[in-house]
Amino acid sequence: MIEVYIGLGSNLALPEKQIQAACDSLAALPDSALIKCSSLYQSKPMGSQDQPDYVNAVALIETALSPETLLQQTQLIESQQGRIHKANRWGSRTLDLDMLLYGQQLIDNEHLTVPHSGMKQREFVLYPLFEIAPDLIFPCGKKLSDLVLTCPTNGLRRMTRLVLI
Ligand code: ROI
Repeated sequence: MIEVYIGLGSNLALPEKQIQAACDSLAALPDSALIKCSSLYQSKPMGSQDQPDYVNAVALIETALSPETLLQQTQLIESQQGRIHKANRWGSRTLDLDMLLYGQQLIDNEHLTVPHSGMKQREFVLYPLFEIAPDLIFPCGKKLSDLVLTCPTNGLRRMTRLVLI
């Protein structure tokens, strides 16, 4: 089994529900187990500013699926949750699932780049990742804890959930 970190993001159609539903779908993946999911974080949009704030989280799964099969599965979850691939790469989306890390493997092909390009600069990835994996070291040798220290929060907020009893 390989440890895989997946970034989740949504800014449409009740983003908190989208992230929760995506976590449930990750938990149901074949030959895999959902190990942890971070808190939800509210973040300012990166890219076009005339779109709603995002809700982001990071999940850790263990999987026996290959990177290619896992990518197909996460794309299926995205499309089941109404993701429409638009021309605008930097616009709103109901659900984005990004394979951040696949064990310590380096992958770079036409479908997939792992570690995810840009993740080391994105507060909405680094902080939730740090919450669930504070000792993580990237394949390049960088420590997540060092990156977090120098990454501006850019207004990132950990969301608290109301539990109704
Ligand atoms: N901005 C934030 N804050 N969170 C995201 O998940 C996110 N995803 C994207 C773009 C449009 C780049 N901006 C984002 O794909």
